[in-house]
Amino acid sequence: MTSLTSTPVSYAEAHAAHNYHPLPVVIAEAEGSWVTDVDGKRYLDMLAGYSALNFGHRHPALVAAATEQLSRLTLTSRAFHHDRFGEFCEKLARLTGKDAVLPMNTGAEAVETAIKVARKWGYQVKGVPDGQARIVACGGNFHGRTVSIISFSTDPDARADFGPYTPGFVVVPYGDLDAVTREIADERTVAVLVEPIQGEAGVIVPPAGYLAGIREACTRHNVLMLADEVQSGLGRTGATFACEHEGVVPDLYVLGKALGGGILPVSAVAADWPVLGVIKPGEHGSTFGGNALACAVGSAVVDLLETGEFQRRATELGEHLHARLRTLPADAVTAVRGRGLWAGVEFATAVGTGRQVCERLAEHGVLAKDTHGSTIRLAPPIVITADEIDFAVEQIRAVL
Ligand code: IF1
Repeated sequence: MTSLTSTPVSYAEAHAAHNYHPLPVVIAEAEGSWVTDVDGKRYLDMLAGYSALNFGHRHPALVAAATEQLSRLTLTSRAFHHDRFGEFCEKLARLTGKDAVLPMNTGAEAVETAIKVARKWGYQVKGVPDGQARIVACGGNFHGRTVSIISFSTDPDARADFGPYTPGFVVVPYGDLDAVTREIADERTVAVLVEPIQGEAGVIVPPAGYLAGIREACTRHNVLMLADEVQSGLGRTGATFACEHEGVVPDLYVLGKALGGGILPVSAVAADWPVLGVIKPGEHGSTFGGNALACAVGSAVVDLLETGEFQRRATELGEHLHARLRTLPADAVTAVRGRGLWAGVEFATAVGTGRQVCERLAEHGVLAKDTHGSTIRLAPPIVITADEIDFAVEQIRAVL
């Protein structure tokens, strides 16, 4: 482990806000599923940028797309067209099966875009009285860090001291179909915002039928189903979108993280024209949204997903990961949750906190991140091999 007094760390301590408490590991380079710190020590990356690195560090096809575009054009703003924009939007629309997309940069910006689109659709299409639109969110949600998004967070750390909060949101328990259906039936409700699997809450897979139940209730009550697939999407669970496992097609996909190939921030919402068409010129956007470099990388990401290779790998290697995790001592590991190459591992409190487990794992050459309390989340690059998965699980066993 890198000493905390090394320059990169001491400068960060002295000149960067303390909005994170990173493990004492200073990464200098990376490739595929492995990173190397400033002292030359290698670690297996079992976090993959919270699923922003689904294709591994510096995937050759993605680096090539970025390098080629860097030699031509990076940014024009949306004041003008550029020659990579239409191609990216057509590809992403095709991948999602939707008419159109609205490209942004971070996941939070895509979630905010979804909220604005749903509200405007509510007023202009559904006919909800102006200013009265309600959006239903779920307890345990994580959708980003903006003031409006944390206004419906149930996590005190994410929410406290950031008020006054944005109104117009109602929160119901995740997984409770009756509760969400009751709110959908309210005629002011314009949308439900839901993670098909809750990441930050600890990789919580909802009960079978939950997402399909939301879909059916939304259709019945003319309410938009907004699926936040920023973390669960783009191959992570073994399907292109996690909703697919339930045979559900939402009215709008929120995408981010891996859409940027682990190279730069790329996010978007995807929906059909009756929904996305409510946004007119000048009503929404962002300086970097849909920039040429982002579109070049995003297009290459869609190409990778179109092969189906990453979805297949996440399914097969996910089964291997979960099978290996289930061999860990039952008195130390109280629960293993997840789907595909995504697992939440809950430890007995006697073992220690998730943070302590992650500190030990780092000493054993594995990088992971705790969520709340005594749970760690495992979401390796989908390019990981079965042997590397075995190595990771054996290090967990050694730490226990
Ligand atoms: C941090 C958590 C994960 C997300 C979903 C939208 C966003 C995220 C489902 C916003 C972002 C990131 C944020 C990052 C750590 C990570 C995270 F721990 F914060 F909650 F993954 F679980 N929807 N999640 O998971 O996307 O604006 O960040 O691009 O804030 O430390 P973003």
